[in-house]
Amino acid sequence: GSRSSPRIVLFPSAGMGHLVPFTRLAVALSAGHGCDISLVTALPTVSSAESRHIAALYAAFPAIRQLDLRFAPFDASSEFPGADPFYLRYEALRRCAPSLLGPLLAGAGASALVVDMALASVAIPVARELHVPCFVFFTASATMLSFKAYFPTYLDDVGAGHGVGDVDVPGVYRIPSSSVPQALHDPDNIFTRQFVANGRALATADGLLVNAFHAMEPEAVEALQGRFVLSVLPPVFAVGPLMPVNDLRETGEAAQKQGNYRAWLDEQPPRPVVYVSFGSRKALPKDQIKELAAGLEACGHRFLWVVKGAVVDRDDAGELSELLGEAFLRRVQGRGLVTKSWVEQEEVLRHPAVALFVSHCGWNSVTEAVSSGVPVLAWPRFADQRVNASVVVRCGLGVWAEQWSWEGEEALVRAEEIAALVMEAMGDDAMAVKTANVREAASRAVVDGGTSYLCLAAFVHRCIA
Ligand code: BUP
Repeated sequence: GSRSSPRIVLFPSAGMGHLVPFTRLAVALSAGHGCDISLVTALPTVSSAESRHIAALYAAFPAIRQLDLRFAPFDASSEFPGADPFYLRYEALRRCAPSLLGPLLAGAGASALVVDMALASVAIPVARELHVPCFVFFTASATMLSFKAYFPTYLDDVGAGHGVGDVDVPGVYRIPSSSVPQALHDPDNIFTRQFVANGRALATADGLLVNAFHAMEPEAVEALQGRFVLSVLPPVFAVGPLMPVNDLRETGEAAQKQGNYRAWLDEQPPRPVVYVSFGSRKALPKDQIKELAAGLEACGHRFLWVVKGAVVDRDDAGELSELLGEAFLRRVQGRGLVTKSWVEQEEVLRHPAVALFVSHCGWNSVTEAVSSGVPVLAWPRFADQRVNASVVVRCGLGVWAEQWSWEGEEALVRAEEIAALVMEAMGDDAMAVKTANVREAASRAVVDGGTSYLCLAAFVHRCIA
């Protein structure tokens, strides 16, 4: 490519939570900053949502090059019995990446590589050997990035064999032990091994991109950029919230299946709907699903609820009525729409009928709530979600019932509690004003001259230089 248009290879890892921000970054760099973008896809994808999303991306943005990586996924399931299929895919990619990345980068004539955080420690040395600058795109919050960058130092300081306590991230704030991702309490867990190896590697990257913006997480962004978290960190580009790509709607059969929620939303009077989703990665336990159903029924509001019955969508064949019971579905008919199909979440959140988002606080969901100005009732379930929930509360985006259990804790959250909190949040006008302020701050960050716009431009400049 010419000196003025860098060729950037983007390499996401598995799962919609990683792919979605990567495709947003691809579009921002390609359509917004005139970069020549290639997107690596490891095939077959773990979920069918991923393959549909990628097909829609290439149909809408033919300028983005398709770099398909067909490989026989390495099977680590015997080494990590019972591990999440997405983490197993990261592991497969991590083991194959060193041999696959070299030819791929050479073939693409890449001027820079941007890899997902799950691949950092394996990709950076390969890129270095080929003299291709390597950046890590962190698809979670800046607060979580600061935690990840600092965590290996924390472990070294407390010494082996000690449990993980509160983690006081320098320049940011104390992450209580209860908010540390569950897996990190076990040093042999597949997630922990990857997390620590990748955390150590961050200092060796040429730069870090994060889907966050200064005004929402000022402590973390400043502490990362000022190298208070770790003195050896490379430049940190806070480029969020990356904007949803409107024309990535699904077509064909999938769209027809989705059609019913669109029509249903359009029929609702303005702002009375609660949108409920716990993301693409985990299903709630069956008895918790029942309590949530009863809570939504009791709260008296209209609701749109995306229910997941299995970790991977391909395995989720059961009927809604099996999960929720025919009687419930009949009672809430008209007032509540429950679906097991994929919905275009950012479109749902921008719909004028939607007034509250009961969310697991996956970071993409949080950024989408920010850009559409919908208050969040946070119910984190696992991984980085409690840290994200604390960001939601600190920045004024929403509320968090901290006592509500997360995965691994036995206590059921009862229907009455859920109903009470939903009703309170729906009537909270002060919260709605604060949420609108966060949305305003986000739009200021991403327009020409805003903090996130300037960070993305600075990143592009680095790729040219
Ligand atoms: Br489910 C669902 N429609 O029906 P998160 C999800 N999404 O558009 P997660 C839909 O998938 P990780 C649906 O808008 C977001 O962009 C949603 O990412 C979209 O959570 C993405 O919110 C989900 O980060 O991933 O799936 O738990 O654990 O990686 O954060």
